[in-house]
Amino acid sequence: MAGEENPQINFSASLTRRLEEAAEEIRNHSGRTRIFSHYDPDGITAAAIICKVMLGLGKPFKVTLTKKLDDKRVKEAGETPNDQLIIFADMGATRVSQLDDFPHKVIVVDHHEPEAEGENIIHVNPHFFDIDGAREASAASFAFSLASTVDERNWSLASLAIAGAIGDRQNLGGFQGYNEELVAAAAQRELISIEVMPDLKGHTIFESLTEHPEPYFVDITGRKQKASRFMKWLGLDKESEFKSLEEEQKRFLTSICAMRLLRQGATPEAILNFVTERYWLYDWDMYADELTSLFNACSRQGDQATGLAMALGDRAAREAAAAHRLKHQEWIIENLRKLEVDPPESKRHLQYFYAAESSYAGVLAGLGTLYFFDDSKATFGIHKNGGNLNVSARAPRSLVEAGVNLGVACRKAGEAVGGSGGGHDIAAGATVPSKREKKFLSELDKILKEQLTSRNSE
Ligand SMILES: [Mn+2]
Repeated sequence: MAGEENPQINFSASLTRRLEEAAEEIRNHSGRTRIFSHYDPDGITAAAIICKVMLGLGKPFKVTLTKKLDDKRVKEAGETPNDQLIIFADMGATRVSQLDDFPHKVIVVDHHEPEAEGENIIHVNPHFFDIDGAREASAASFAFSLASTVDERNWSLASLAIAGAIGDRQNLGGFQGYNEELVAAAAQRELISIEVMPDLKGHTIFESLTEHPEPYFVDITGRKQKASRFMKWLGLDKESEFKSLEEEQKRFLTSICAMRLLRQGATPEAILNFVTERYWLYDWDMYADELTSLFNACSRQGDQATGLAMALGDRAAREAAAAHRLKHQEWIIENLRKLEVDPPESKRHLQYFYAAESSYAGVLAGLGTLYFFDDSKATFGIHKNGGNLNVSARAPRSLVEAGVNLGVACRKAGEAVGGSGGGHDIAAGATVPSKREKKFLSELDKILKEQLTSRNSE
């Protein structure tokens, strides 16, 4: 009964055909393969999965990890010798008309909303198979299905697929649909184990309190003395691991931590997500979210090559990634601690703070919003970049439910001062001239007020 020993993900007939078509193309291709993928955790793991397929087949390839597939990149890709196969992962769906004109054989493995299916390319995208690409499948999880279609033995790559999907936050509130089937099958194959537990990262509980910014405990996170006092009070020591606690200790620790989050003003979503489904990866000897955080730190430090090398099994790269993560997380914790002492400036419907680095403004605004900022106001992280301000906006879910739409607010307020902005209701951004900062903030405050009152008067 091979079926029972080797559980599979259930595909529709049309998806099976598409995956077979792509797999055939890869198997039959005799020259070099050129791979382009996104530089974030989902893109890195998708690229690694495709590289592993090529390694398994003994075929030569070259990979480029890039921030986006803009006209310049499309042109560069087009200059690949015509006899090479080109594979785009985690990108390409919005460039189908251009890729369709390539003389090359082209495979696109993407989960973003596609502009078209294409006629000459093989486009593997959940969108065409009744699967939600935002929630149910990522580039890594779809690349994984292509890999296991090429060769059943590539099921060993399931860990990378899961880490990739977590990178795109598709696990929030629990995996769904296609991803859910993937983790269930991987668990049945004993590649991973699914555990419901607190989201405490790191080998020991002490490590999770001192080195990891999420979940963020006010007055404990990043403070070694306070963390060890807290551990002592709990009847635990520095070496204690969650895994090896007695059931009763586990329950006690979990409820104390949840109460602390509640008391410090964490949002309901942060408290709900504190106890979560986690995926232990036997081959990596860590939880999938920890693997994701290693890839994330590599791309945040601009060193996605190390992320890729680690995904392909390089031990030295794994250590380098751990060093990146430590540095990355220390920086975040240091800045959140500053915001504890020196909270964001407040206006009527918003609060704002200044971030020294642009790429961190959003991270700090997001974590602050979830864990300890005033949750009656939207938060704006501002980074001064020459004559411009790069602004990242975040709101707690309760405000979005009350009518706030940050994407709209950022666009309107941005345009009102000669800049631009946009994004989602819960997370958005804007770029505006520095000189107009005051006007931009008061414009935002006015728009947020309107959003809140128009909903209330409905
Ligand atoms: Mn992605």
